[in-house]
Amino acid sequence: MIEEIVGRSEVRDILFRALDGERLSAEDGIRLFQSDDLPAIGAVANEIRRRLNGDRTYYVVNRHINYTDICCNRCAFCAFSRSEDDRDAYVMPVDEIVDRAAELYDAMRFTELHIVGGCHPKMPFEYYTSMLESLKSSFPEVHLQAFTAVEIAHIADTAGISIRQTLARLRDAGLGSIPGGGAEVFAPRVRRQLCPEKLSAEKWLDVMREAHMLGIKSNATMLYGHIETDRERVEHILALRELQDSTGGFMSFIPLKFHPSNTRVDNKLRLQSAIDDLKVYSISRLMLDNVPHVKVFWIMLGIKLAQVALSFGADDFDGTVVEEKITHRAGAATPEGLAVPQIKALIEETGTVPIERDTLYNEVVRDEVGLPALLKR
Ligand code: V47
Ligand code: SF4
Repeated sequence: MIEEIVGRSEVRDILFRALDGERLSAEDGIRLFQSDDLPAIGAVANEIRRRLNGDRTYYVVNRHINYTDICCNRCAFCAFSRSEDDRDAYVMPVDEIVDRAAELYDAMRFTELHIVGGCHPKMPFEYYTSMLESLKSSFPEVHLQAFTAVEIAHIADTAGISIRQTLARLRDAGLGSIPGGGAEVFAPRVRRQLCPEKLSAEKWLDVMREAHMLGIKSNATMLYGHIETDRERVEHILALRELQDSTGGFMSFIPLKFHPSNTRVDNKLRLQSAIDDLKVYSISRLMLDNVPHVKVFWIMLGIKLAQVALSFGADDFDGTVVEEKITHRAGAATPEGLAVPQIKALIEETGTVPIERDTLYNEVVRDEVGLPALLKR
């Protein structure tokens, strides 16, 4: 059946090689983006997703906390960040962060806190370590996935210590893993135009390399749908594949769909069609042969299209989230959170099997009162 679909495709040479387990090149990736044969590309991505993850679709019971929106980078695509003197800018004191986490802990028993914020110009190193230590002492079972590579580099710079020391001290304070944000698109052309103050691609990759070498796992992202070209997308994906070859530290790849409202990026620059979204998911799955999971962040893609993406390479639906500011300030129409029964039903509707995972992709089994009782390895 799949051979029939692929056999008729204008990109059949590439798709047959992908089915044979061969690694695709940059030129292959660009041809896939330029092809209109999404059905065939998607079918092969789905086949590879099934070989890697069967009919399992993962989700995590988590809560996002954005501890500050003050950021010295002020990227053009970001509607979330504020300057220190903006009237609605905020920084959460550590006590408030712990209170936020406590609000729903008894009801949800989340296994992960996902903590990211802006690059605050003045917060001392102790703010970050005391945040992690306080959360860990209040919720010892909860995995703290915190601070993008951008924040880590900024925290290191502000404290005047190396990336490695920063990571080691954050890990000792309770850091479990690093989220994938801040990668954007690695091409210097894109960074110059959209985020000139943000750390370079090389530095982002260096932070991840150091983290992986210390045994700290991470995710990786690509912000797509703005000014980037097909080649720049493919080169971004291949830079991640190259680092993954040497460290193996990326758990998942998450394409992030750009939302233009309240940003300084002209939203007419690139047509953001669902077809383009599904191409990004499928082609990422095909190119990243060494990254185990492709995650669909339903908040950004929309719930219905996120369900479809599960047949176009993605095998992870992210999680309950609860509170989300980065995409909602940029015009996201999705809810800020979903309850576990909703997530399970949405996954089941796609004909796949919902599996609760923890951050590190161990399966979570809950007892009759909903407590995470067992982690299957
Ligand atoms: O780094 C900023 C992106 C990222 C916009 O690791 C925007 O599991 C869309 O990285 N439209 C932060 N995106 C979020 C992030 C993330 C989310 C979910 C899961 C994980 C994970 C990571 O959001 C930023 C930036 O790339 N972003 N502005 C915007 N207007
Ligand atoms: Fe700051 Fe991140 Fe927003 Fe850029 S995307 S302005 S680094 S919060």
